[in-house]
Amino acid sequence: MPDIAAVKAALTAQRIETPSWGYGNSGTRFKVFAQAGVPRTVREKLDDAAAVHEFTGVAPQVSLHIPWDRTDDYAALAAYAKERGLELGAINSNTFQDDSYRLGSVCHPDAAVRRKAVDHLLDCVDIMDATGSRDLKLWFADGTNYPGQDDVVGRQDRLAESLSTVYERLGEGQRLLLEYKLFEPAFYTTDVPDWGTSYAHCLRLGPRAKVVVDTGHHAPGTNIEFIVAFLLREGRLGAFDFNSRFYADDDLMVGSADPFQLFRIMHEVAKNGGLAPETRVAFMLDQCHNIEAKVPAVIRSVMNVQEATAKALLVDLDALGAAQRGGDVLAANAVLMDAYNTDVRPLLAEIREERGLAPDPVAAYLASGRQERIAAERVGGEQAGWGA
Ligand code: PSV
Ligand code: MN
Ligand code: MN
Repeated sequence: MPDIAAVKAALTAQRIETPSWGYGNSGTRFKVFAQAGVPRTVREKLDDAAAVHEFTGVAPQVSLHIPWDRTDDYAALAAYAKERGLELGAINSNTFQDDSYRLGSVCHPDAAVRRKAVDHLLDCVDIMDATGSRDLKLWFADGTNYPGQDDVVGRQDRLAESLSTVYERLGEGQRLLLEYKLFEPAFYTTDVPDWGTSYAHCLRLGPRAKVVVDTGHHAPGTNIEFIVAFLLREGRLGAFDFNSRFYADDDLMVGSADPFQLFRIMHEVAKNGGLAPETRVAFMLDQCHNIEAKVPAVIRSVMNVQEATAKALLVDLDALGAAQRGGDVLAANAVLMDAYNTDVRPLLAEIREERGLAPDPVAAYLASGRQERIAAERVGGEQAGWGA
């Protein structure tokens, strides 16, 4: 049976990184519903992230998205974060919101556009130097809409060359994390559509290039936990962008659509050493809260990751191994289901109380009056939104 003290230690040590853009307004192409109290500045986004950390105790890192979170002085921003018990986490680049990127960015047929995109990525590494961030997270919207539109292999060559320029610029301890996505905004070919393409580019780049698994970026029915297990085995799983989906890249709260899938993913992570800090697997959220209140939704998401992790840690690996070696299919499956069907909420509540935290972070946040306070204080100015 799993050692409960070790399970508690692993849950206490786990860190979940929250995205700055999750605190801003977001929506669909049909409508963005503005909410009271939404941050107007990157500092207010950090204040919200600090609240999530205050109530959960496990979310001290915040990912930034550049230029959405641009500021004149990144070292000062890092100091502001530090004063609030936070660290600035991954720097996310943006090569998808400029008119010049109509035909792509780092894969664009025009060398001048590629240069502009690469310069932005290099600027992001400069920002990492100033903030102390260790991860550059790259997602490219590059692709084509029509057969024949561009040369598929030529685009891969341009991608490889651009990535290599950025990889060479990384400082010590810095990593390049390459995210893939099946489709959207490109509808015919996407230049980094799947984990295999990302993995192949990372292999060529070197050991500090790793794959990002965004749980919303696969075809329906894809076995994401297999991808996770494979990448961990190869030492190339860099990070998760956690979110949930029913249809495509829905960016709903992690664990809301399919908590069993989240458990299966976390089982592979836990079983294969991915919770050990030295593997540097980063547990990031990448989600948008279109209709629900943002800070409590981020808290809920953090809790959902913790619950899946707790269940994964409760898998009796000795019993599982014995059943697998004995070819006992039913028993092996039962070991996993026993762990999944365990109510881990009392265990997590106990861990929180031992650390001086409220047992139910969402309830505690809602009772704190902070939501009403920020709604009253944050008036005037322009609210942050996805894309600004
Ligand atoms: C793309 O869909 C994505 O998942 C990438 O991670 C982006 O950086 C993020 O969304 C925010 O646009
Ligand atoms: Mn993502
Ligand atoms: Mn996405």
